Amino acid sequence: MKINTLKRSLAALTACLVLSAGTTMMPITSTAASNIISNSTFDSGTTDWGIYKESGGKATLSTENGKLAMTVTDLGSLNYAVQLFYDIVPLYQNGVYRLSFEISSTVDRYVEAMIQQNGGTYQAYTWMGLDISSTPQTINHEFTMEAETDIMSKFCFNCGDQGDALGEHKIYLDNVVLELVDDSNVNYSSFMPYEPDIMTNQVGYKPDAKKTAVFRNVSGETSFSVVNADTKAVVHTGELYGETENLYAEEFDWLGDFSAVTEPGKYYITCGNLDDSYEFEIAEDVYGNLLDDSVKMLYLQRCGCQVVDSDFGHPACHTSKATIYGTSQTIDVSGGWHDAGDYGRYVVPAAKTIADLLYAYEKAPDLYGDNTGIPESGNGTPDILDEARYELEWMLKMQAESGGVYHKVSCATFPGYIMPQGETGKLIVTPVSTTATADFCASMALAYEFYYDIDKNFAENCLAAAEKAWAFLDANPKIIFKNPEDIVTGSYEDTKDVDERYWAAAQMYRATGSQTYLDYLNSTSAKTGLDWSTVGDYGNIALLTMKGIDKTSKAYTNALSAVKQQADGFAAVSKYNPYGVSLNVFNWGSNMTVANAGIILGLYYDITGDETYNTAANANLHYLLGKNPNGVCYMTGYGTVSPLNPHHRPSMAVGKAMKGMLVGGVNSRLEDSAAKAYLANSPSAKRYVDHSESYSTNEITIYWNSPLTYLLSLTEKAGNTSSVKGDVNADGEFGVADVVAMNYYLVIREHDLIDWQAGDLCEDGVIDSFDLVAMRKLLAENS
Ligand code: 9MR
Ligand code: ZN
Repeated sequence: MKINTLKRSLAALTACLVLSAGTTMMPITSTAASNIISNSTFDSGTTDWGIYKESGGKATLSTENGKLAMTVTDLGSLNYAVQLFYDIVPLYQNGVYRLSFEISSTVDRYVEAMIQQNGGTYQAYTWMGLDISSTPQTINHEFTMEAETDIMSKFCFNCGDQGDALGEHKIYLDNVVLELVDDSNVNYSSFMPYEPDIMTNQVGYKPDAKKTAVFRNVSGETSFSVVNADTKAVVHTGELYGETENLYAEEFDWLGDFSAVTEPGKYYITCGNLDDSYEFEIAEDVYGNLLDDSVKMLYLQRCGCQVVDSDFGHPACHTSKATIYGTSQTIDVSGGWHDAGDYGRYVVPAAKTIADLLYAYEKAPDLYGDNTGIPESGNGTPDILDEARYELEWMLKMQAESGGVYHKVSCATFPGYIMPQGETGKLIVTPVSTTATADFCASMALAYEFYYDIDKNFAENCLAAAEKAWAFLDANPKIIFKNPEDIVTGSYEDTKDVDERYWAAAQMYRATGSQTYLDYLNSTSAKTGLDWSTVGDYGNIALLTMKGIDKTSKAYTNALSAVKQQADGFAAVSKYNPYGVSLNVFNWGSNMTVANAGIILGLYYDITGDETYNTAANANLHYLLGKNPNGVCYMTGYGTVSPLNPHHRPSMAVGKAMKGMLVGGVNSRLEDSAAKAYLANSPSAKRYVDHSESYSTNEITIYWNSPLTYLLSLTEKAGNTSSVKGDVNADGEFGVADVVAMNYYLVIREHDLIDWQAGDLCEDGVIDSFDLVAMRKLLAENS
């Protein structure tokens, strides 16, 4: 049988139905009489079939004589304690289906066959009770899908406990056919997400920002208009330009520049027969609330304390002592933030989050108020620092006596879709890793600097903990964490710790100025990465932003060239991508990678003052907030179309998306059932689905929010501004050293001005010889 052809055409149809622009309907008859089940005759093994086991159920799967054969050795204590399943069958509401299969068993027994919701309430869409025996019988069953369309329902057989004790036996299955025989009453448009024709940042733009929209499905249109949403007046018209075949999104894109529109207000864009864009705003403070919410989300992720919120408030959760894996020893590790859509707490991603928050604050302290509505609001410390401290206090509890740091704390498995206080299973602290220890060391050294003026005691505790961690690292070679077999929660497994050690050394050097760390840095190459698994760029940031660092040191120059190389790469990709995003490859958490690219670009703009990098940093921000092939603003609660069904347990339990969370975004690898069901035929740059089961595209995490916070700090306060005119080396005063630096910059064209804006004495946005002349004059006047 041409199984693969059938599968492909069905998948293609499904993908088109779900994802194509809402203009063309698929010919509905084309689904009829195609077998939805791919491996239906078991000529090629058990592919696509599996067994779910729980409550004591035991079984194995194989094939025998071209049939699927399940050997049941223990029925368990529930009817679904042994469940044979085929994941992902699309059922469309009002579709009429025919199901048939041949089934037998080596013992007489009862089984249930059904197609059900894969998650949620597990409601059965169709159900049959069957008495089976060693004589194969063919079951024919027709049904209408009454429930709402479910693209990823699950076909399964409950083969667990059914009242009688049965010895070991086998169940055979063959010739499984599921066909949509009548779709005349299916309203396909009801579940097709709309794809806009014109994409902009849906939140909006600052008045002086570069603003471009992407246009697709263009057929003959050559110009566009920007319309004031309130007055309906056309405020700007422009020409489409830059037609590009976008291979990653499988579309042709045009651009339209409307940077000329600077008047604050609400606007949308029209273009011939294309659908109007969504509305967006132009305002100086257009990202203010979003920035606050990006941090406020962390409060709502707090663990171990009561959280007050009208929707997501909950009593203290996960307060019991945790058992150290493999021992009977228990310790208190309460506190911190739930990592993501699950309730695990993991040191490695926590460290990334801390770094983003503290550097975000360092870059733009005036953006962060003391009134965002957290319990510490009004205490005189900016809320972002209070929030970060909540996590730091927890991290301190994760340090073992040895100085090493436990990798994580969680239950053994992920809980159901419940609020956090509902997860009451045993908490397990897993062993120390050097990745967690080095990340911890870096975070604590960083914290020391930020809390010194706020709470000296706390700051000194942080530094002492960092030093203890460093001593552990010094004494121990790499210790890599891997989930033990009985723990399935996030592993954050990383086989290399050199970048973590590099970051720790850089941060220790920045905090203490001690030669030991500089020697370490000078004796190694710069590392890169702002991910949970590669963190070298945090080391680079530490060095490049360190006051008074010797800029001729190998540590500094290595860090600078590592950042330059990445920034150049990101700027180039951004320039040639119609959406302006710096990625061509989209993996799990790609929105973090986009934000991270923006951070490197923003940082390098601060160092060089070269507008190219600032433009590219902003372009990545615009991508995240709506100017992307899916036309989705990936921050919940913002823009016109944002995720409504994030994979986030509190949101799923409450039935409403928590506001202010950045979802993972496009992941071309189809790493969950929903992604497989919805996206198999989508182009790589569009593989995102707003489905709560799509944890590989639509989950949220603390460390996907935090780089957005940092990126916003960088783009809001782009450029390194010193109040001292001419102070290009940003040492707080203007003098000969600044003139030398300026000379060096202009002659050798090396980007070496820390504060380029201070050097723009002619105030024309560029640094050139006129500024140097003005600087010399200023120096003469001063002396
Ligand atoms: O963000 C992580 C991603 O890079 C990995 O590919 C993925 C699979 O290992 O795990 C992601 O992290 C998840 C973590 O393991 C558990 N909490 C939710 C995280 C986000 O999906
Ligand atoms: Zn908790």
